[in-house]
Amino acid sequence: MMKRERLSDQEIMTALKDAPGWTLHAGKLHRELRFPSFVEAFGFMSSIALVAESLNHHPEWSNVYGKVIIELSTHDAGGITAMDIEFAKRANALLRGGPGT
Ligand code: H2B
Repeated sequence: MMKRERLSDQEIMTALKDAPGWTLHAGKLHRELRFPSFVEAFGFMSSIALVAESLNHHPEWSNVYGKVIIELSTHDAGGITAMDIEFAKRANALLRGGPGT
């Protein structure tokens, strides 16, 4: 099981170099995505939902038509942990070559 210990801001900034598109915003990892349609946005969310279940790590997110906003933190730890970094990288892997930007 991956560690759920809080990372320092410095550790987070270093880790985010391997997770392009994600920023540190108000104590959470943040990314906004645009898809050409609601169906494509929701398809991405469905794929990510399976990742969330397999990691037992769940995003805070919202969706309006083709826009998806994702915020990541580890509630049990009260901050950002390696689980959030892993989640961000998995989301990026799913987006690679797909319709979302
Ligand atoms: N997701 C997130 N983002 N943070 C958590 O601390 C967390 C979670 N904890 N998913 C898990 C579920 C925990 O509540 C259960 C009991 O394993």
